[in-house]
This record gives sequence, structure tokens and C-alpha cells, in this order.
Amino acid sequence: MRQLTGRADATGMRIAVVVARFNETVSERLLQGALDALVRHGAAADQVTVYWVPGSFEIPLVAREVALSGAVDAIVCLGAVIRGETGHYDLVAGEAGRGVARVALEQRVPCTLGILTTETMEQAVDRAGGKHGNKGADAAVAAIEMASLIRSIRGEAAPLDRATPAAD
Ligand code: INI
Repeated sequence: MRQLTGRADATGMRIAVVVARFNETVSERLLQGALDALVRHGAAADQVTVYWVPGSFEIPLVAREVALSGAVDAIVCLGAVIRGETGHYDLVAGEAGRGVARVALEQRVPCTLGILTTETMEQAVDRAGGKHGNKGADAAVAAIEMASLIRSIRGEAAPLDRATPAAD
């Protein structure tokens, strides 16, 4: 049996970040976390493009256009949907998440979900560089790993065997 995984190495990768301006203070922190993580994992700054959209609802369409351009290896989607601030939380959160998943599957480009869905602003801040980490950074690393794994499945890069724990 073989167990394969992706490399957390963005060297040579072209990455797009689509970020929603709504709840901008949170989005900015998610973006900072994502950009730091991309650079830390070897992405070149000139290979990363950030697309700002009005709100999380708009993320899937821009992600789809970027995917269709064929110019990226992965797309990181960032936003903050906060229930306390909206009457249509479920609609925005649901459509954003479903839309991002759909773009990934239909366009065959890894799209990762760094769209926070929380009850309160405090919970969002906690997940945007606060006590629960930075989900923007997590989404960026997931995008790199997925792009790497997809490349190896397509025969464009050497596969990476997953290190398995020693047997008891
Ligand atoms: N967009 C968000 O990204 N987060 C939210 O919390 C939010 N609220 O509260 O409504 C939100 N709404 C805007 C929405 O994404 C669209 O931009 C808007 O409906 C225009 O299509």
C-alpha cells in the first residue's frame, strides 16, 4: 500500500487569493495570515495575486473566472460571515461555501475555504490571528498542499509518500 500527500512547498506556484471586503478588519487579518504563510512556504510575491470583492457572496464568481483563466495553481478564498451582523447569514455563508466547492470541482483547481462563519465578531477575531489561530494561514497552506497533490496525481511532479507512524 502507498500513502501519498502534497508538499507544503509553494516554490514555483501561482496562487490567487480572493478576499471579501465585508467585515474588512477581519478580512485584512485573514489576508495577512494567508500572505505570510504563502511566503513562508516558498511562494514568490510576484506569483501571488489578491482579488478584493465586496462580500463573501461574490467570492465564487471571481474564483471561477480566475480558475478559468488557467493562470493559477490554487485559489485561497477569504471572508468573514458573522451572524450577529446579518439577517441573511445562512444564505451568504451557505452560498459562499457551496460556490467555492463547486468552482474547485468543476474547474479542477484547488480552492480552499478561509471564509469564517461565526456568531460574533469576537469569535471571528479569535480565528483571524487571535487565540484560535489564523484560518487565512490555514487555508493558504491547504491550497499549497492540494496544488502539490493534484500536480503529482496528474504526473506533473514526483509523488510524495506520507510518513507513516512506526508500528507498535
Ligand atoms: N458578506 C460577508 O462577507 N459577510 C457578512 O457577514 C455579510 N453580511 O453580514 O451580510 C455579507 N454580506 C454581503 C454579501 O456577501 C454581498 O456582498 C451582498 O449581499 C451583495 O451581493
